[in-house]
Amino acid sequence: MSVSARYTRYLAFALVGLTFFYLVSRSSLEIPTSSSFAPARPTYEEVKGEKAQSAVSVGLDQSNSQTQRVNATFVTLARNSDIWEIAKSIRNVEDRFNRNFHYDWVFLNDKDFDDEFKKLTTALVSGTTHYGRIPEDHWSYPDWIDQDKAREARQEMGRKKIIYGDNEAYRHMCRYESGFFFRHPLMMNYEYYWRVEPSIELFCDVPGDPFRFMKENNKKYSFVISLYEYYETIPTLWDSVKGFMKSHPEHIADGNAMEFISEDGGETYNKCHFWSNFEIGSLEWLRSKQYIDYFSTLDHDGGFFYERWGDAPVHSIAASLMLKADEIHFWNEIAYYHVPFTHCPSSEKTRLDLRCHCKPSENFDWAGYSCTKRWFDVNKLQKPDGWDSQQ
Ligand SMILES: Nc1nc2c(ncn2[C@@H]2O[C@H](COP(=O)(O)OP(=O)(O)OP(=O)(O)O)[C@@H](O)[C@H]2O)c(=O)[nH]1
Ligand SMILES: *[C@@H]1O[C@H](CO)[C@@H](O)[C@H](O)[C@H]1NC(C)=O
Ligand SMILES: [Mg+2]
Repeated sequence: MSVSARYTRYLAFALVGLTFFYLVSRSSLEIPTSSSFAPARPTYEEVKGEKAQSAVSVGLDQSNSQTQRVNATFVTLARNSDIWEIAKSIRNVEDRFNRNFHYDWVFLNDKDFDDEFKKLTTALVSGTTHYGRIPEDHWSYPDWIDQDKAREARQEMGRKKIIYGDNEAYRHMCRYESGFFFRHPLMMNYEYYWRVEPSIELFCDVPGDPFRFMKENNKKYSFVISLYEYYETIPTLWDSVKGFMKSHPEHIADGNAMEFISEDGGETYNKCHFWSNFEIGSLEWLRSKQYIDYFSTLDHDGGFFYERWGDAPVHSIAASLMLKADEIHFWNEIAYYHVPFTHCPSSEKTRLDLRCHCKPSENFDWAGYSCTKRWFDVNKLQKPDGWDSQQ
């Protein structure tokens, strides 16, 4: 057979084949499409119903009344120079949650925000943005503080290479987050807050509305990561707390979570704290007389300046003493990173249901330096599936 004859024959076969394929595909044969192999991405309506149910089993309740927003806002304390780091955080929060809800976002700063910062963050946030300047007297030395003593303390902690030990602004920041952000005029418009810091990541879809969960389940404070504090930053914090407990026994809650933070009935602090760079909490609680009395006791004792008390142990001790243990919530399904720790849900089912992209081997929950196992144990909570293989 000549070469050209062979080609003619191939051509004829091909034509017959194509015609056959065309006829069959027009009639009954189902051509598999990609949707046969991979489930189609559910619509938001479906997520509300069906994903919601798996969410219930991991803790986050889904009511079907999601069209109704809770009286809540995101809040970020930042400098103008934090612009690119906060842009990344906002993008994460929007993609994984807020694009479906459009909650407001309040930005606070000890200086004025510049136009570049405002323009970009307003473009990224799907809700309404508000920009507030911190009043001078919330970001300066109270008159009872001896500023020479404070300076010497900073120099000494700097020499000892304690993290942020010599940093003055960091101290104002920790004091502000401990005692003031929730009473900024812009924050007075809300009942709940979700704190977001620069350069964080969210790794899973948030299955529902955490604000609504807080409200419907009477939660006042919540966390994703907990760990032990550096002792050198808080040597006399517990003395101050004991002074408060003595002068205000009426503020200590029945059924509190004291056992989480003390292993000897309140004699000493075990340094466990919720990591406050992530928080979803009740502003009403922080504005309560209990919390304000607590903060002023600590503030008058001077450790924000003479030591380097962080807002994380300050909030955590308050929550553990003045709330009922079940008013504090651990979010297994909010997967989170702030340098250097990750919370990634232990259970593979949760990770797949919520389209997580975190590495389970990086989950910090059950590591030695974490307090989360203690949180589960003292509250007799059931640990999530898969936790034991991550230890
Ligand atoms: N406006 C303002 N915001 C600040 C200042 N210092 C820190 N912040 C903000 O306060 C929050 C905590 O500060 P970070 O520097 O993240 O402190 P950190 O999380 O303890 O430590 P790293 O993130 O590890 O550096 C962040 O939202 C910062 O943007 C400041 O001097 N002025
Ligand atoms: C939201 O909460 C604040 C603080 O409690 C309150 O003043 C305000 O009226 C509330 N707004 C709405 C719409 O309920
Ligand atoms: Mg930070």
